[in-house]
Amino acid sequence: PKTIFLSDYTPYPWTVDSVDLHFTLDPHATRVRSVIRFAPNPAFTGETPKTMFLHGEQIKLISAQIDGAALDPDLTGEGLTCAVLGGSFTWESEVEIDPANNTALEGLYMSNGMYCTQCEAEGFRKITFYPDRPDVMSVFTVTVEGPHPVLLSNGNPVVTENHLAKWHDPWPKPAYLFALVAGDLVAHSDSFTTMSGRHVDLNLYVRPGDEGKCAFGMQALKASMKWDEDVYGREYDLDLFNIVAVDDFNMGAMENKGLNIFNSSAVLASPETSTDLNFERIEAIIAHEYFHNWTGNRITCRDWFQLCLKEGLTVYRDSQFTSDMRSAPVKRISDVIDLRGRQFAEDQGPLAHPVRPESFQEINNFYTATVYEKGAEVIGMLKTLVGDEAYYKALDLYFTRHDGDAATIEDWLKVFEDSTGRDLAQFKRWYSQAGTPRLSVAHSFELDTLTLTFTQQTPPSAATPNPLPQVIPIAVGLIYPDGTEALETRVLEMTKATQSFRFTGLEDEPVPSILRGFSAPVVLTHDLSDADRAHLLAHDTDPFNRWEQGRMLARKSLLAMITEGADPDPAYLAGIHKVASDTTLDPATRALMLDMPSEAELATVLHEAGTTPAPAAIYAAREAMAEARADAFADVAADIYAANTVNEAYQPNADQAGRRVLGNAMLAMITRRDDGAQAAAQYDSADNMNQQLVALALLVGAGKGDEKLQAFEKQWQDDRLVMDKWFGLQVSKAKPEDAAATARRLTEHPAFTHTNPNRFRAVFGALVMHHAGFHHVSGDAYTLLADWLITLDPLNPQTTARMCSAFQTWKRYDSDRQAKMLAEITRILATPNLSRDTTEMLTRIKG
Ligand code: HT7
Ligand code: ZN
Repeated sequence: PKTIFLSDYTPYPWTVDSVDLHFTLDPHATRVRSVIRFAPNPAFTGETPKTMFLHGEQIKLISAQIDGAALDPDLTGEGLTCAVLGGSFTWESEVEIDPANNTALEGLYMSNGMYCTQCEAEGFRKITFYPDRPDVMSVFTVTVEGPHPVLLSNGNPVVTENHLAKWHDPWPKPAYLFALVAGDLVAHSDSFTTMSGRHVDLNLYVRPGDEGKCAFGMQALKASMKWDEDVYGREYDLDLFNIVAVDDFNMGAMENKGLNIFNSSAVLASPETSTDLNFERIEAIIAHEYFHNWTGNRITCRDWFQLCLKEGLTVYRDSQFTSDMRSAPVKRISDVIDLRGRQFAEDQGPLAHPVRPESFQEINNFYTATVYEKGAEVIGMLKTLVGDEAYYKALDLYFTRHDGDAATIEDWLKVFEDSTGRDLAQFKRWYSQAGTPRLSVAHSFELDTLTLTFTQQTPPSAATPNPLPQVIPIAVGLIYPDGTEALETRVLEMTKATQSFRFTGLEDEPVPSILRGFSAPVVLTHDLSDADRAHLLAHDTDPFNRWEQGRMLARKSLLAMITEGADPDPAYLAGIHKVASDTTLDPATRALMLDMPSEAELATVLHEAGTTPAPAAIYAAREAMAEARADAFADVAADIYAANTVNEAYQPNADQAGRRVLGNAMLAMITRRDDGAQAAAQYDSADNMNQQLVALALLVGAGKGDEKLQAFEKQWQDDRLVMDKWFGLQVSKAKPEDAAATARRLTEHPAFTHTNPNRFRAVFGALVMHHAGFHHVSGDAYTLLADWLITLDPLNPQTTARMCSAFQTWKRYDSDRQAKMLAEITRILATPNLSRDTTEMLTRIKG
């Protein structure tokens, strides 16, 4: 496969002034007629080429003309080349495509009888011949003909007749934002009036039967529209905003202009069928896609190397939104748990790449935690460094200066340089260097002066063999021995490999609270004593660092249990007992304090420390800790559970969700002591999915769930999204030695289908997340996963390739497991006609 390099970018020789598309829909023989007006691109400095290349894959060319003269272009599997004369010209073509057989879910495909599209990143080339690159932006007019009550495309409807609809999108856009939907759908409708008084019709289109699951998504959309006006001054720019829910979708959702397409799991919600986490995720994804209207659509990317320009910024914006809608500390802590779990692992292994990669073979493989989540962290650091006011001023300049552009990271940073006067040359390394910096700090106190000495070092990787020091904003506070604050949060700007900062005039030796709010995506080593950590746990005014100290105590105790066979640390148990019982804290925070580091996080920490992680020992230590917690909480668990029982009607808000999560943390302890009686009672009385599912999971984990599992299946067999939970839960709650067999058994269930990404991920996503189960010494899970990746690859390369990342940590483990994983990686790679997506992923992983 060909490698594409950032440094090879050249502008496209032509602009596309307009695109007219006409679709005649048919499951196996959809015809697409296109009329595309090309003109010489003034930004192209070379001599205008004599031939033109248009992307096109898996489409049958019926006819082609330039300025009315028939052509016989040279066709390859990647596109066509034809002769062109100088000046402007009109390209016309007719192609035929087969949406019903498009199982890759890229381009135009069918899902449960409806037509839909997914064009990001390079799917438009499966619809018609076109310069399918994000810097080619054009105005689209689209006619859709077909025997379906609903026929949708981007922009505004200009003709609506029986079985025909014509749409016009006035905003120039790259082809990856094109969308089309057709089917027998029903709309949940509402409206929004923008800050300048524009009336916007809002529709959420779903399959008949799903109407009852739309209200929450619609509310989230309206809240997002309002928030973007209030916080960023960004207003919606069409008279219509449509969202469509689709059952078969490779990712969460897609921000097509005026016609967002969502995985049904990312938009459909009701109290009976969705958990609190589902509601929170849906709210965040709706916001994310809506925010893309400005950060992604109005200002798009020059090329796919700039993906973080839209994704990092939009993730940052959606996390701000969630913080405002819910609890800011809870959101920050959850984001850091996620970052450490997914992005740090990526940065530590063979898939490490910079936030802005410099080469790729298959761009779909770069929709990663590094581009998205680390990309958002980089925006957060920029904001911390320049301050809130300067940040919003720079964003205003970005929107004015680059509206309508296909922009770059250089453009983005220049806006900040121009509006703040800062030199961001060194800061730019966050975009170009892979790897997570290790930041260590030593502190010393003399007379009235505290000195903090920081050292940073980023481990070299294949992607960045010689990393240089980063600009690290380190938010610091100081807490006196009596618990009062000696210094409110101050941001230190570290730029060198080693740097000291002094704090004078102190009345007593304080305990430093370093990296408040997790102000930079680094691994921090701070040799605080347990007593100092306990002091910060009790008194730190920064909620993140309070949580972090508890986390560090939990980690330390678990690591001692794993590596030395130690007992659970009584001080840790006493600490969480105190916090969990502290009713001055909100329930969600108390629950987060109780959250134990995952097995995967412990494996990462062990690996970092140069120890080979032993999955069974990690599992056993967590189990032993869970038992010790159940003992330690025996006196209060029932009371805290009762005190946090929500008696009001279910609401998916942060307050109720916080109470449920704390109550359920207690239920987990109670279930270890009462044979599942309380969990069974909760299951039987639950009037919402959250409480029903948690109870079921606890019962299954305790080996007492068979009867309820059957009842659950009977109750929910017709609800696809709930059945995904049923599939996933059985794998994630299986004993390690049973996980692979459970997954295998579920693949034989009549409702299992590997062509639906949600169902495939329900089983295999749960298997690869089950650390001790996936890495069970038998190697059965490795083989099972490999078998299914080989089966899925020819049908859906994107979903296959994403799942391959389960093997990215293979070199961490003992030689037996390494050999087993390597054998499976090699076996998959040897499969004839393996997709470019999977080949690239596994080749990189193999190293
Ligand atoms: N921008 C969207 C990315 C996306 C996508 C990428 C590749 C293949 C399929 C995809 N579906 C959606 C989603 C987002 O980040 O908002
Ligand atoms: Zn996005």
